[in-house]
Amino acid sequence: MASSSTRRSSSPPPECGWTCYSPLSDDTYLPSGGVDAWIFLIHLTGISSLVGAINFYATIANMRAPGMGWGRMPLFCWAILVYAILLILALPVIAGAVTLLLTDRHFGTHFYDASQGGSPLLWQHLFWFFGHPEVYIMVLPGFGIISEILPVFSRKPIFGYKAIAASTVVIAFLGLLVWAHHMFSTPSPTIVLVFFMLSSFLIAVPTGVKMFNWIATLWRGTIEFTVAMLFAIGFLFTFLIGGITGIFLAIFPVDWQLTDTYFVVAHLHYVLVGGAVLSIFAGIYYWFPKMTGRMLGEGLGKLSFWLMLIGFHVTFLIQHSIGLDGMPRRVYEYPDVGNLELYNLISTIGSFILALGVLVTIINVVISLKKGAVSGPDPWKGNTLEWYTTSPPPVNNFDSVPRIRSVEPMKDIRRQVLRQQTEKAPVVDAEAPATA
Ligand SMILES: [Cu+2]
Repeated sequence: MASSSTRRSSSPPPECGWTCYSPLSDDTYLPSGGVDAWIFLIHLTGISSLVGAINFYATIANMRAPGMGWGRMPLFCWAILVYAILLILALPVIAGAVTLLLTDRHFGTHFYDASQGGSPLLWQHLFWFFGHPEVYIMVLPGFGIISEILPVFSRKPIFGYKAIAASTVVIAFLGLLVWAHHMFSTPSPTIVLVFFMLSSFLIAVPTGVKMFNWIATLWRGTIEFTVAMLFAIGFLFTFLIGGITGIFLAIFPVDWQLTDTYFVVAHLHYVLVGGAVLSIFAGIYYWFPKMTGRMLGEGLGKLSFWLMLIGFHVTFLIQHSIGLDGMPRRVYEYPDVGNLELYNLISTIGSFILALGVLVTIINVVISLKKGAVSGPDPWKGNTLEWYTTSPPPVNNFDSVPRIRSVEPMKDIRRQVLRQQTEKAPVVDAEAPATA
């Protein structure tokens, strides 16, 4: 066993994939310190996320502006609130799971060791009880960003505020009940498979509620195609495809066929790039002026958006076909059968276009930080309170916090300013009748 002794001496990385399934992660297969370092890092990043989540939760629960009841909170804050609760519920489970792994590896326990009465499936259950909510932990903040951007650049109030806020909560709740759809190929009783198939289907309902409300927000709006809005619309389109392939994969006999193929890789990227990455880029273009006081160039931004959108779809759409042709995931070598080589070539070309698109935004940020147009406090005529303060905001955010009377406080403030101006107007007219 030359290879295992090399492993022992050179302390290689944790070669058990990102899921570290047992028995791949046990101390006889991987005795090196790599897995232990991985366990330590899971704890470290877990504590960091947990502390951050508690902070978000406490801030939202205790420090809202005067008059901002739950029903007047920005949808982005709703998303962050639910994201924080999900983290608080899911992180302790993965922390416990890796702690059991640590005691298995070093203190003689056998939680995951089948030969000693343990269960490798226990690891998978604990891992995915965290792992599936983690998808929503990544995507929900993106949903929140989109819910802020769409109404501003449609010049319409958000359609179905309550439905969008409620569906965020429902997605989180259902998201805690579907973890074993990642385990359809394990020897589980059929009734368990059916439960997790149906619960996974159910998530399509609140997600569909969101989709329809977002589209209804756009409907007959005065749409402004700013870069933030382009990324938001790109999100709607891309995430929709990811959601639909998710329904395919939730059907367990279909999953038996597709699991561990590139179809899953394609689905994951449509959900996470469509859901998280595109919405983060929308958020960067939307809030860059607020963060820096300068506009992020719209010209380069549009170039970046189109390169990213086209690059993304060229890379990942074809991966559905790669998967349907049977290519397994997690391999970089594959037999030259069928169209696999052509498909992989197309995918590789797409990835370079996608990377170029990201690079254009990085260059855009560097240029705009120095030379971008000065934005002023409210360049977009935003709806939410951050646009009330200067860009960038002072350390204390607000010298005086205005009282909140609706979901769109900035509209109220603008209306109030307009009313004050028109009330003054007759006085001005009376003083200068000749100019009238
Ligand atoms: Cu899942």
